[in-house]
Amino acid sequence: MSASEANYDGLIGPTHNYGGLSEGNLASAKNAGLIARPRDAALQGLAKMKQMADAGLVQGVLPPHARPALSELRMMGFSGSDEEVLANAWRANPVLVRNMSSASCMWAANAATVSPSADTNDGRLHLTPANLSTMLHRSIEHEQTGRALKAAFPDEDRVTVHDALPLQTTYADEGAANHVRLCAAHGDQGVELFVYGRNAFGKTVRTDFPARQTLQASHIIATHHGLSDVRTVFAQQATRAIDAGAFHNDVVCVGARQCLFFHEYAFEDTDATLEAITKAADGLFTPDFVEVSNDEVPIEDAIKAYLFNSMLVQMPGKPRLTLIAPTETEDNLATREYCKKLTGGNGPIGEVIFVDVRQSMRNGGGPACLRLRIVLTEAERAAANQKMLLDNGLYTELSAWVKKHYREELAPDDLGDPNLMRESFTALDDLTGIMELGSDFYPFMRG
Ligand code: SUG
Repeated sequence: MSASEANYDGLIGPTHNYGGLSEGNLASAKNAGLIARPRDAALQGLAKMKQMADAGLVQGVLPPHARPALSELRMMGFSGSDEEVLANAWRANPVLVRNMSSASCMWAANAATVSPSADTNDGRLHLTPANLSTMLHRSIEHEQTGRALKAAFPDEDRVTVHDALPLQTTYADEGAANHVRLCAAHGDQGVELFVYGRNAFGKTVRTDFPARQTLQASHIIATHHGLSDVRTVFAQQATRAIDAGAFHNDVVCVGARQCLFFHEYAFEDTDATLEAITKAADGLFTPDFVEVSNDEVPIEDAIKAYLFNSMLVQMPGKPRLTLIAPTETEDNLATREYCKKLTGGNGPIGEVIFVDVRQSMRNGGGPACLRLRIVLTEAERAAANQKMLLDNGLYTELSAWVKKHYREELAPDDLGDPNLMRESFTALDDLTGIMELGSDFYPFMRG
């Protein structure tokens, strides 16, 4: 069936800041406390979306969540008016408020795991919002994410948006950041690769940094989505990759169509992983493995420059795949030289385009983190919420909205400012009008 891949990007919210909240994410730790530039961040994200839409790709927008998360603070016992809740929580524990104020839902690759209808036994598109239970600031995203995905895909006959898995360490799930789909053409049945950091029922493997995704979470999602056992692969992320700072598999691996592009250190057992993928693809396509050795690109450079946290896309009319990499990949000598070599030969990747998402990158979020890939058949796309798809009109409106409402600068201590909270809620209220999200989309609208 004919289908295309849409990229739904997280629109960067007004509280974008450098909170230092993600242990194991080297950029988040390094840049903790820096002055953030929310307006620039959101405009950089929008510029990337526009560039993809202009190139002929289907581009969706996922609205930011309401922050600070007052309902969570109330649940923790802070009471009174909204201003009082914020002031009391800030007085009690600014770190808690930082966690409840993160704009982390911008990293839409962590929003959900997606299985296109070509892969599922009921022929429906399945999405499971990630519980993101490993990190406090991210564990509060899944409910609003589910609401946004249901708004984006209102056709209940074609699309199932599941509940997130239980918030328990055994079921820790990070969404599409630990999931790759390979296929001959987007609309054909594909092979789904789930990459887990730990087996919660196995022997504890010590990592210096958290291994966020469990095998158990990946198993349940594959079952819920009705995937074929034969076409599904579960592979373990290498401990040394996690300890080098690859907190998600998509920091060291990206795949598209038949091509899997990955670092030598990405998987615990590379040979077994590639063999399993080849077997799962038997009769569908022949995988094209592009493995980058540590000699060519040391893992430290790969993680610093985010070479693999690139979008790998099939641009209309282009014979080979295009890698949409962050400008940091161009700045780093090893990755810049590698990119020249990559596109110089006859391999599956023919072009690299660099995009500036530096504000997000300082929190460890590259071009691939900012988007959730959703393969849509023509019928599914026609039934999707058109107001959440980016065209010139929406781009212009959203850019003006950002310029009107967002602060230019934000320090972590500004998160205790009640004016920032009001400004943010006013902005989001306005956004529900622009994107026609309804009068109960955000918790603060529901009273
Ligand atoms: O979960 N950073 C995010 C980055 C997510 C990147 N996504 C993918 N690799 N797909 C994270 O670690 C930092 C927030 C802070 O420190 O303020 C943060 O949450």
